[in-house]
Amino acid sequence: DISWFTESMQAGEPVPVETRHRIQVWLTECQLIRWGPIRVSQYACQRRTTLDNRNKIFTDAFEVLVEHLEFSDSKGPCLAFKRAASVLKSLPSTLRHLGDADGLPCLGEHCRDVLEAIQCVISHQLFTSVFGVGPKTAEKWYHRGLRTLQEVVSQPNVHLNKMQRAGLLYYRDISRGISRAEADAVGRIIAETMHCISPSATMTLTGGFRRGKAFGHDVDYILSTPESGAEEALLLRVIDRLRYQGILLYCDYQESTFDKERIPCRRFEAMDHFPKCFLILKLDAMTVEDGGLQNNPEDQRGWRAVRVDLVAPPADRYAYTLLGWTGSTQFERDLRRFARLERGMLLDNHALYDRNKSILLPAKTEEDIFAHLGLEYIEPWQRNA
Ligand code: DCT
Ligand code: MG
Repeated sequence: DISWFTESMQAGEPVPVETRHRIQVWLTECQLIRWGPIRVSQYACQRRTTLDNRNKIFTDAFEVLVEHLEFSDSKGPCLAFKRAASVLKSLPSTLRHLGDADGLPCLGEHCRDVLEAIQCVISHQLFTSVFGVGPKTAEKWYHRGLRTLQEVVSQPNVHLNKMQRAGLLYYRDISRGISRAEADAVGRIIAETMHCISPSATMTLTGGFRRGKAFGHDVDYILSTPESGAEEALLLRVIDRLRYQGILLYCDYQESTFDKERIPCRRFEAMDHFPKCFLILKLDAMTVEDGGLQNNPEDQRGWRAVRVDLVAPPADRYAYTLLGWTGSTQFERDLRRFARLERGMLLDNHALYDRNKSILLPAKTEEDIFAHLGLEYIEPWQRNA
């Protein structure tokens, strides 16, 4: 175990001559350290390192750390990190578990901590990219030693709920992102469906696409009807018709928990109380303008799965919902913080409340809300904070 040595090297502690000699003898004796079925030398000149780097994700992180350290005063671990990255570049496969680094040269405790942090972040990103998997589940899977979606699916004792099963089933499609042309095709399908039920109902594109993004992870639409109290029934009938058309691959419907008497909500709401649904729709290539679906061999089937969110607020809550669902999340967070700290007001997707005057401020448009807050109006395409 040479970790104490690497550590003291990293800490920049002087190593006594006698110890250094002992280590030199020892290192010469066991230059070649076993790693799984292969032997990895501590010397780059005894390793074959091609450009086919299977551990780029780790070596990039080490290289960023080195650059950062070279600018600061603590140059100590730079060489250790450079050596670690170099060893990783020579490996024939990607490290999946920290245990995979056992027996590798140049990977002391400090380097292993870095490796573990990177592995944790990668797994978190991968797992939370599955529809229905949040940070808690991602952490649970990571601590159970799971690293790939293949491992998640093949473990019989991993319980998956309905949403997660759908998320994994359509993972390839969903993780690919949706183009603006695809979002518009989804819009036409839903608008047509909705107008069959209620000709006076309207639909507004929100989320990232309203902010001008060319790609999104889902499509967000607000449905509204001038008939007060009819929005929940409208949404349910839209869902029924989508199912009838055979294009509803998954539906998580959340009924309204909105209580007018209880606004404003005192705490920052993670999600609003309006009736909404999280869907996966089957989008036919023929319905998409501009060359159909993106050039992808998988689209030979003639369709792809898309994630769609629909929310149906009461008509008098439309402006707050539009402002809230347009995002970006950071823009919304600061809008609410500004309202609270600078104006003594509470803003969420349901209402704007003036705490000083103890009144709810009415708004028909987003402009009205900005005006109540004494803020210059900011266009949706300028809200990509
Ligand atoms: N939103 C909200 N309450 C939540 C989650 C989101 O009011 N609990 C708002 C903020 C952003 C907006 O809804 C849309 O959410 P997303 O679709 O997650 O974000 P996006 O900006 O549309 O990004 P993407 O392009 O990836 O879909
Ligand atoms: Mg979105």
